[in-house]
Amino acid sequence: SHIEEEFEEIERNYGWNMLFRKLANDHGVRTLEKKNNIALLNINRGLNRFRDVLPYDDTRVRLQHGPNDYINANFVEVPWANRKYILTQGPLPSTSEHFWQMVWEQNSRVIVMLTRLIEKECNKCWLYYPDYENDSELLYDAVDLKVTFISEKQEEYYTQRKFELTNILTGESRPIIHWSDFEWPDHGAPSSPEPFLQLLCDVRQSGAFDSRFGAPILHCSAGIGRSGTFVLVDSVLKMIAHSDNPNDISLVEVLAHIRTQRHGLIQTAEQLRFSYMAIAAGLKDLDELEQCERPFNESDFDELSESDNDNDSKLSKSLEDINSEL
Ligand code: PTR
Ligand code: PTR
Repeated sequence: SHIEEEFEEIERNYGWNMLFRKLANDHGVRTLEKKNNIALLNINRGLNRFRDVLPYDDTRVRLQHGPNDYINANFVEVPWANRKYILTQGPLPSTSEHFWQMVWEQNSRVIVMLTRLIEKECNKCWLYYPDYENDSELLYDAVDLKVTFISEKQEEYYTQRKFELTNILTGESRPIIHWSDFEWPDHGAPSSPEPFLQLLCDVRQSGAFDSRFGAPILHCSAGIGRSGTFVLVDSVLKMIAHSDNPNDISLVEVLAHIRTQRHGLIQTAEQLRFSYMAIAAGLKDLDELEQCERPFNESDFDELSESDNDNDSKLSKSLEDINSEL
């Protein structure tokens, strides 16, 4: 494929740093006019994990209820792939309730967490979900939401959890699928494309891109490096699968485009190189990657409605599941 040829040429010329810098320059030009004034307001200062990673005003996700509409999150769209994502920072103790409010208001069903809670003894993300070990339920009073642990499945390279998100004002509940524990240090790349492609396939299979629901939520620590890499690989593979002229598709062009929607997507030359590798590897199984995409399956959650008023049996059932998988 042309992506593979491009990869090999850049590799031969040791060209990753140069390409990455060129991109940063082009991107600089394209984003000269972009503003992040809302993120810089004094009242929002404590709501940003990093001082230098702020959402652009025009594509930011706005909270719809409550006194302040601010959250460090952007919509990122790739129209040629018919894809839409929400990228956000790893929630802080002070923003976890806003995170779940966004999940509810945007009507999202799938969350992909690409950071660990702690890496190299540094806090990368607050434990904003009930992981069962610490909590089976988290109540976010201020936004009238409750998150309940349903089940956990340990896959080879990552964990899938199911939660129930309940609006405690109306009693309405929604199933949520959460992916985590994928090994990928910030500013680095996964060890090889295969585990990543497996995650991508599973995320597609879980119904993340079902258009009846809101966009999937992707986050890492800052919500730009690893999450940006995920967006680029998924969307370029999607574009190639649906294009009559796949050779015209430029990975660098797509990256420049998504960078106008959230700052700094893909943080290092190594992540750019990994994107090429993952796309080249994905192209070898493109049909399979296409076919794994499924609608979101609410009946996967039948256990929810069956035992709605019976938390104990729900949890013991989940525990059984967990034990039987060990
Ligand atoms: N604290 C919010 C409120 O009082 O409205 C909680 C909330 C958030 C309730 C979103 C409902 C929400 O979404 P929708 O408008 O889709 O019901
Ligand atoms: N100022 C921080 C830094 O460069 O270390 C911001 C930052 C942190 C940027 C993590 C990107 C990071 O990676 P990711 O977006 O993959 O969490």
